[in-house]
Amino acid sequence: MFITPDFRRARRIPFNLICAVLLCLAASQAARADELAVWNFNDSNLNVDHGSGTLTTTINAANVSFAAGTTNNARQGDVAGQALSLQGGTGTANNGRNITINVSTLGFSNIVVSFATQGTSTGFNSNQFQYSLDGISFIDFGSPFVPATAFGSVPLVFSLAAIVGLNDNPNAAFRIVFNGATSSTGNNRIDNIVVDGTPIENSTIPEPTSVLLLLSGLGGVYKIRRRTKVANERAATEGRPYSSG
Ligand SMILES: [Ca+2]
Ligand SMILES: [Ca+2]
Repeated sequence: MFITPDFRRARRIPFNLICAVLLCLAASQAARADELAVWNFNDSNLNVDHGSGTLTTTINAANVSFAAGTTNNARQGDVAGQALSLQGGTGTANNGRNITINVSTLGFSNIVVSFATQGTSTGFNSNQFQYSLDGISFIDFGSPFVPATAFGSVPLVFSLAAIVGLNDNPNAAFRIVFNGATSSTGNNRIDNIVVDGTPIENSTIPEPTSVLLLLSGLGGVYKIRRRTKVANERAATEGRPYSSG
């Protein structure tokens, strides 16, 4: 009788357990799929807090700090914690400067960028949201926005579904250009920056249908192994050799 060691080990793993693990894996991936990148600033730095991406700023470092945040637009149970705080700077030198986030949208479409923001009366009161298809050239999206004086409970949402060039794009980038500050200490806070996307069909992220196909394939393998086991037992009973081939 010819049975490889790997085959014996495989037979000891209950089929139901394999199915359960695969379903849990698929469910967790589906839950993660929509948020490509989240910055909650609760650790008082510019590093991404969930997902993948980078955030950089041309604001003078002395005018970049962190102050009390909000749960407005918070994800995954994030607490309010800290928020990014940007000041006008000496001579309001930071007017015209920006924060830029680079997030690969490979495998995703219907890109949406959202965040909570507030500003003081002498802070940046004319801010332009932009997007980029190559990470180099940026294009205005919508009109300049004026931050409210408090975070409130409703985030600013920029739905970029119509910008098809942002879909499935490893060089996708987004920018907020700040203007209108009238004092050095006037400031804006930003919290819970989120880049969302919808998984593209046939992308590398498993879809429920592909998981079902995988499970049905495994079911076939299981049936073959069951038949082999029965044939082996019968062959042993009858005292003749049997190959699983
Ligand atoms: Ca926060
Ligand atoms: Ca961080």
